[in-house]
Amino acid sequence: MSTGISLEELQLAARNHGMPLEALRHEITPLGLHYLLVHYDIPVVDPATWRLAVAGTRELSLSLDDLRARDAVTAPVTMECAGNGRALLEPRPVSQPWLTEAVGTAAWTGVPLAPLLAEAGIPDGAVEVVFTGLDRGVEGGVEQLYERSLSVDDAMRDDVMLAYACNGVPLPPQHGFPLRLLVPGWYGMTSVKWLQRIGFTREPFTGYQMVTGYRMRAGEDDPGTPVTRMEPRSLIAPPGIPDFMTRRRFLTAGRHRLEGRAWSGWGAIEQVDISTDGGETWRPASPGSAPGPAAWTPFALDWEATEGEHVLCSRARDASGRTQPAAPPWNVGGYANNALQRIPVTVRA
Ligand SMILES: Nc1nc2c(c(=O)[nH]1)N[C@H]1C(S)=C(S)[C@@H](COP(=O)(O)O)O[C@H]1N2
Ligand SMILES: [Mo]
Repeated sequence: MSTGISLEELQLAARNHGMPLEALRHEITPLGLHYLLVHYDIPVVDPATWRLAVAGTRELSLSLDDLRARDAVTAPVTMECAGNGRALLEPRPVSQPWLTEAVGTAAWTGVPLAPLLAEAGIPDGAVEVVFTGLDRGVEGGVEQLYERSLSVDDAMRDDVMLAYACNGVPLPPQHGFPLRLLVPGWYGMTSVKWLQRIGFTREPFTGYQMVTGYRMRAGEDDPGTPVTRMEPRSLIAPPGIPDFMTRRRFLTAGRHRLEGRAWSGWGAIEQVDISTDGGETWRPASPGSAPGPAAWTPFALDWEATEGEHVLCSRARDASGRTQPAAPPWNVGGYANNALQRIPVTVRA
């Protein structure tokens, strides 16, 4: 791993935690184990006075009780930060230094967005829907509220919801209390937390998080293309026991069940292969069934572990034919690095 993590990166890493990979053994990530990414500060919100403004051809002002009174839906959704894998790129883009753990699957409960937008009335000529959070900060020298947009078509998809609960409890402060957007299949930055306002624009929205952040850029002068859906990725729950400092795994020789989960925002997971020799040779793992169309797919393979050093990897392929590269493609922001996970293990007698 590259060295020289700065105190500023450490400061971010200490605020924004990943999902410990042993939590891959849970189909639904227990709440405190779900990864966390917060650009600015976590707002403190009084649910009694909080309102969601929806500025369509009419202006709606909705309380949490108004939202709870509507028909609710619950869906298990796998969410991953677009920066997952960033710290494994060379050179390392300086931002939240994720390895591979910026992912989790929660059962989100809320109201479908499309009927609400229809009730507010979509203005003629509207092309995008803008979602504004309550959290304010400075980024790239620009003071802003955290804001992201979606095309009207993407916002009207049936699976997009406004969530007020996850895993059966009200959203905790760090995950967006009292209300967040949830866009299944997309990287996490799209799912705006601490929502205060939904509006429409007749031109593509040019907020910082759309035109400067979250773009695949080859170099500083490249305006790049937007980061959207999650690339396929698979992770194995590290087997055996870890060394405290290095996290190297120790196993005893014999049969071990290698288990993990795979997901993609571009289509269902169709195949997962596992390698125990660092990607030289592969064997198909048997995929199980996902708990929902937007949630990760479990996979497993029994391995006869022989004494010595091994490197475990898994590789997913989705219904669109996308797969995981051995070497990570580099980009300025360090986004969408879905290169193979590598787990070094020592097998002892
Ligand atoms: N208002 C607001 N929404 C936000 C963010 C934020 O900083 N502010 N972070 C985004 C990013 S980058 C990610 S990856 C997800 C993380 O959601 P989680 O912390 O609930 O896992 O929230 C997104 N929504
Ligand atoms: Mo993110």
